[in-house]
Amino acid sequence: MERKRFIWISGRAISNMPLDSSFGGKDTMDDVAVPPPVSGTYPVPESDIAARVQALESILLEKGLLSSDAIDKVVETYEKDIGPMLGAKVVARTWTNPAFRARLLENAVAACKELGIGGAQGEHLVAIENTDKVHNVIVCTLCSCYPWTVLGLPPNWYKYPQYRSRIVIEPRKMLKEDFGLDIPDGKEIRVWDSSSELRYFVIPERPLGTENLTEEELASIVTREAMIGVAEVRKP
Ligand SMILES: [Co+2]
Repeated sequence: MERKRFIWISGRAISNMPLDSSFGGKDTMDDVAVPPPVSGTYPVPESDIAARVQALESILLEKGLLSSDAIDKVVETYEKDIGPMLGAKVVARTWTNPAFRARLLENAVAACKELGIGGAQGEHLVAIENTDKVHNVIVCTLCSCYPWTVLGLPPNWYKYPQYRSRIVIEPRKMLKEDFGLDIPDGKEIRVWDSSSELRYFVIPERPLGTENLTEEELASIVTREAMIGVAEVRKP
C-alpha cells in the first residue's frame, strides 16, 4: 500500500483527492486482501505491547531520563482531567453561540483557550464542521495522531491498520458496516488525515428537537465517536 501518498497530502481532506491506481489498478481494497473489520483484534496481542511498554519504561527510569512520578502524573491526567468531555463542551458551545463557532472554525487553538482547554499537543488543532451537505471523519493514516487536548486518548480501533486504511478508501461503506452510520448518498464524506502537526476534530450537527436543552445538557449528549466522525449525536 502506498502510504507515502497520504503523508504528502496530509492537511487537506484526502477524500477529495482523485484516486489513482495504487491498488494494482483496482479501485477499492475489496478486490485485494480484505482486512478484518475494525471490531477485530489488533494483529499484535495486547500482552506483547504491555511487555514492550514495560521494557521501555524500565530502561528510561534506569537511565534517569524519566521519573515514575512523571509517568503516573501523565496517566492520571489523561484518566481524570482530559477526555472527550472537553471536546463535548466545545461542541455544545458552538451549538449555542454562533460567534464562538465562527471563532473556533477560524482558530480552534485560540477558541479552545477561551474555555480553558489547551496544552501539550494542542498547538495545531483544527475544528471541522458537519453540515447537511458534508459529513467529516478523521483518521491518522500514518500512526495514531489524535486531538488529545479535546478528546483525550484515542480508542484502540483508531490505531488499527484496518481503520486507518479502509476509512480512506471506502468511508461510506466502512461507516455503515463497521459503525452502523448510514450517510445518505447525496451527502459528501470528507476524510481528514491528521498528523503530529495538524490534528482535526469534528463538530457534529446538533440533533433536531434539542432546542430546549441547556448548554450543559447538550454537552452531555456529545460522544467521542461523534467528534471522530463515526457517529452522529442523538437526541436524548
Ligand atoms: Co499519527
